[in-house]
Amino acid sequence: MRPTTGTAGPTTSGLRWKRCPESWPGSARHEFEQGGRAGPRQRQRNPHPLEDRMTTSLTALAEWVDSVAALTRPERIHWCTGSAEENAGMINGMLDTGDLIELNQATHPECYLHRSDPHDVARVEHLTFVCTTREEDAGPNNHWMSPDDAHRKMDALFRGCMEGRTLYVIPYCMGPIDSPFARLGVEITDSAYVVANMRKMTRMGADALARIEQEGSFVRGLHSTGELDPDRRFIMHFPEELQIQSYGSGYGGNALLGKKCHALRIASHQARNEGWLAEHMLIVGIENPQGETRYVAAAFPSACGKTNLAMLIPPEPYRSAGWKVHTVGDDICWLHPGEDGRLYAINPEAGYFGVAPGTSTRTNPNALAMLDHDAIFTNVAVTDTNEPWWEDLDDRIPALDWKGNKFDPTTGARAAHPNSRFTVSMTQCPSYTDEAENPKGVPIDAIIFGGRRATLAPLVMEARDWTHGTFLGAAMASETTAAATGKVGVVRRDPMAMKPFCGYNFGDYWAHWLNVGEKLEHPPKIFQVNWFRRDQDGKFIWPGFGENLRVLEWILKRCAGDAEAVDTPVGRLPQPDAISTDGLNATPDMDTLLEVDLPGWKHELEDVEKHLAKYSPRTPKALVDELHRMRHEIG
Ligand code: SAT
Ligand code: MN
Repeated sequence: MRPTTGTAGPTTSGLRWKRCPESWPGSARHEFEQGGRAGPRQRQRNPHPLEDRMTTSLTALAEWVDSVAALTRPERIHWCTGSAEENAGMINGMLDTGDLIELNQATHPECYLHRSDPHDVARVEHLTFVCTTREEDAGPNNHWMSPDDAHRKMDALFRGCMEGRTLYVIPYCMGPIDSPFARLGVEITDSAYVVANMRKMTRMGADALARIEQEGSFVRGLHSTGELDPDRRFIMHFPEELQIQSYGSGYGGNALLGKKCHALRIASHQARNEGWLAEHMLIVGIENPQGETRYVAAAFPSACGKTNLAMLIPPEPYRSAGWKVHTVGDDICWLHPGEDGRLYAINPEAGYFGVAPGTSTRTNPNALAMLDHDAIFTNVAVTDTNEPWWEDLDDRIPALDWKGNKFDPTTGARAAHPNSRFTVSMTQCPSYTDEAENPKGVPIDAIIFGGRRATLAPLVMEARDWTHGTFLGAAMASETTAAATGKVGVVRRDPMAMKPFCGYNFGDYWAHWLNVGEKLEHPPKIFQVNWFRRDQDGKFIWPGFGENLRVLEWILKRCAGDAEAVDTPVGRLPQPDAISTDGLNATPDMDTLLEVDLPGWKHELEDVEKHLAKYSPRTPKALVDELHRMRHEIG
């Protein structure tokens, strides 16, 4: 069953028009793109008197689209409205080209599979640049190129790259459409897959365009899949120009420019100038049996369980006691100081681009429940009944691997790519709360930093104050995952889980964190957690997933002033029996999970000192003082 376009013939409802400049060299011509699929069900040429209707009243936007079209020379231009009809047409078009493959429509209505180029399966940090006028403003945490050099390089790549292709203009809004904290962007892309994903991941189309026209300013993102040649692939950010340019990749964070490129790298730069924070954090509300909901924001590196934590289902006995979870966001969080001295969070995204492998009824039943309709899957395997499949989903043996080859279980190879993904609208999640549309955001009681550490980092500890919390965030370390190309399992410093995403010098970023904290009369408490501690046999000690609510309970009790903590030189820890283990099949080794290995920390602080020194002279003195204090207390 293919999606229906709603109307058989041409329609002007909800469609926008674009006049292609006469001066374009080559093949450009005036065209009306209805988004209908090619082939017998026709594509509408543009014979229409509305040809000269303006696509946008905003001259700056019209001129930018014209200049991009003059450079890239597309055959057609299509302004995305975000309508269901347009989406159906795009999906049909991709089914024709093979960009999408229909999954079993009986079990998974409106679900499609995209197989990316096998060399284009993750973010490419080594090809991602921040192009500020001064290199030190990008900082040692970023790859840097001068804006002039970067523009020269990108212009050469983009020249003529859309010949014979459609240029899509995607106006989008990051954040609730009526929120003063939302920010606007326009992505130009030649990828229909990007359009379909942006429609789920952002508020995209006519409403966003109306707000852009009203405000007059927007982030400009230009993307082309190019030839998918890893040697001709760059993701460039120009924070001073509010511009992004991405060439040569069609994958997630490299191509859906609203996500990491805009909502983190560019937004972090804007946030610094405007006095707020753009963070790599989930946002979740936890409702206790008394009916009080408190919101937490938590930063973990990519593929460390943010999505699972954001939608966790309370385990027994919590569920029957009346605990509930309300999901606001799973990846990105914009934090604004409110007039009442608290910190308020919005989720700038409208959907989830989650890691598929490992998602199961045990680890994340809410995610599974939202994935059986209206979802796009990228690089997963399929079963013989043409249903999506990935490792740990269940014990069926898939028929085809992520590349579309017959799957042979005897080789030991994985069937789904370890970074295979699902894209789905956030409203499909059973724990979705319409607080995600609250223009003011939700008040945050606790900020949590978490890494993937086999040793040292305890299950949970609390920072003594905002400065110490900023230190813990700045010192965060985690084992690398498949979300980025490169070696997996190597411990690296990943401050605030922002290593790949902070659009400016980490030294300035930490100073900005300290400034924001100073302005807050009622700052959230800051915590550090580690679900990934292993025993001598390499097994995880803590059961994780839904059981993490047990740790959140202690965190929330601390916020409410209802729990004790033990002060140590590195942070405040729960008393040994403060974290409930009632109802767990086996009692985990809480002593190890909550141990403070002082010699180990001494060693850790030596490494943190070197790490902070890398950002000198911009490292805030308060963080170095914090390190000295901890070292002194360890003795
Ligand atoms: O590739 S994305 O940046 O979109 C996802 C991730 O790595 O967190
Ligand atoms: Mn992420």
